[in-house]
Amino acid sequence: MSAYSLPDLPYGYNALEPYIDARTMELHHAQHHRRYIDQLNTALSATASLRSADEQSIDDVLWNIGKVPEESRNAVRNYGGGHANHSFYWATLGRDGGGKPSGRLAEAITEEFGSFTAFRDRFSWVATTHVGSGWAWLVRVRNRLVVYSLPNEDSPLTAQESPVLGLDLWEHAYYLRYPAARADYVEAFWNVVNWDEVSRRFEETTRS
Ligand code: MN3
Repeated sequence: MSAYSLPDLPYGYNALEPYIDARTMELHHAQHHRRYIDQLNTALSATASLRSADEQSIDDVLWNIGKVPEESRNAVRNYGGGHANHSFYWATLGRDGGGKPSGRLAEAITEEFGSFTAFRDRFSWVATTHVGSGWAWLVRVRNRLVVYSLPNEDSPLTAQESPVLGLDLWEHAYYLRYPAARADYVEAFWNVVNWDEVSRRFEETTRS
């Protein structure tokens, strides 16, 4: 049977320098993300009724988490969430990132938060003040944009909310370059956001 596998990064490990360093990217992708996938595959292979799940995208599995047998639901929530969240994160970062969104996403952000700067301050505040491991998210919920954080590897998808932008707040995402200084990492993050890809994902949620 097939299983989930580690997606290649769409850029080199050093592409986000100096904001996110190459060593952090390599450990984060090749070790942390890979471990989530290994644990997810182990959980799936141990559950006979989940064997067909490996033919679904992990996003679809999380969206329908209620259909996952109860004995495996926590493993799928944590490790499947880890796989989905990291896949999302890699894809929405990039070299030559930063700046601001344009088009419909820019309009929606201005409508919801008043301005891009107000949105950015809100997201940064949520990310910086989140206690412990987790993620900061911009999500689309019933035609509105909402910023919040979730603990551990919980995915907005399990609440049937569509991620538009996400930031990994686990120490492994930043401690080599920003030891115990999450606020500096959050500030640096804005220089590597790939707004074209974020906009594309926003447009996808608009259609669904
Ligand atoms: Mn991580």
